Amino acid sequence: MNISKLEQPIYVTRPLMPSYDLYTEKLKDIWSSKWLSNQGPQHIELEDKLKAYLDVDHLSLFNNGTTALTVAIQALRLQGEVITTPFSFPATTHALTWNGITPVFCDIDPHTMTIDPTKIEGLITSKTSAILGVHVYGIPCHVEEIERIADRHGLKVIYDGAHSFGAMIDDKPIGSFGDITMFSFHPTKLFHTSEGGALVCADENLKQRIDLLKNFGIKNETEVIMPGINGKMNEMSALMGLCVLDIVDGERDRRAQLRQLYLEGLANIPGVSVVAVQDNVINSQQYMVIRINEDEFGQSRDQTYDNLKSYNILARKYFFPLISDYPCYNQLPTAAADRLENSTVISNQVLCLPFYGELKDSDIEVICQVIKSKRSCYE
Ligand code: T4K
Repeated sequence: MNISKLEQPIYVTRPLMPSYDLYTEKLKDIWSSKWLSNQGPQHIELEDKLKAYLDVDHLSLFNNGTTALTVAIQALRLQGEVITTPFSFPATTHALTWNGITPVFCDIDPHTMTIDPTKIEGLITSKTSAILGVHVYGIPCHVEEIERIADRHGLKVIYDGAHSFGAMIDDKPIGSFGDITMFSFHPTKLFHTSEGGALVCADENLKQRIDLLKNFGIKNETEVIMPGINGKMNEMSALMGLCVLDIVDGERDRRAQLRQLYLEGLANIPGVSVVAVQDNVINSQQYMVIRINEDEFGQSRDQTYDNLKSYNILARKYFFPLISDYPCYNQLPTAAADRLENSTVISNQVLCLPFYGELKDSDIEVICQVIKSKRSCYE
């Protein structure tokens, strides 16, 4: 193999940037209006356009996905215990903790890597108020089974859909499942607003409560009717969102091509599998994830990660370690590794490879070659 260390790093992702000229041209409106936040015109336009794009009944913009999730939990008045997955970004569980709720970790399905519905009921107690699933990498949770369980036990359902912008299950928008779904619009996400997020729901009263909670609980100039927080998106972020929304479909198409190149480049390597969404799902194209089975491949995920890094190819181990292994959670009874067998195995196998539209076809070729070679740049 004749590849030397790359001069510039290849990151796991890069944000989709709209034309600078377009953004700055539109920025003039914000400048002259002197209206920078608090439900300004860009905010209103983006909320309307995203509601249509995501095909949902109600949508509320936020300053980031974590605040949005924290507010979703408040909005549904959850308390006690919530059953969730340890295979996610810290924000998922932290949002529960910031609401004074005890997270109850449930193992994941070994194929979809989402919360395993067959293990949820065994974790329900008189204190359980909800199920918080994560559509991890945009792979949808087992939404029907989860709905059945929630209905049987009178539980609410929240989905952390941080990775699932634009995903569909059987032609139904991903945001139409559960009581509330959260989306993240961080720069690392397919669609972004530089920082931002959203909550979507079908219940109009819930939308009103969410909007009050994200604006300090302010009803009008003289009435504050609940203990809200500041979760508002500013006008510059909303404008970024409007510009990115116009080009996001092209980015998704390019990523679909890159995925195909990865599939070809990594085909027939024993022990290396490319993670796929279910057949009835439209892929959000958020991440390009592989699993490395050390016994079959003859090399661990960590070694492969280090090899890529030696070439300046910066893959990421999303999500290792498990949230249940963090010092703030590892004392919980449900955090014990022997109760989370699939999560533990998978967290040691997954690797997110560079995946964003600007990558060249030849970049994918290099990445696949480095993986196949099982060698570092220095060998
Ligand atoms: N739930 C789930 C399941 C999530 O994955 C996340 C966030 C949340 C909830 C919370 O949503 P937010 O509150 O963030 O809206 C990144 C992101 O910061 C985080 O949003 C994301 N998940 C997580 C999976 O990835 P880091 O710490 O790995 O990011 P960082 O700074 O190492 O960035 C990764 C790479 O992206 C960089 O190496 C280069 C590139 N990058 C990053 C930024 C910020 C850029 O090119 N430009 C940029 O501006 O967490």
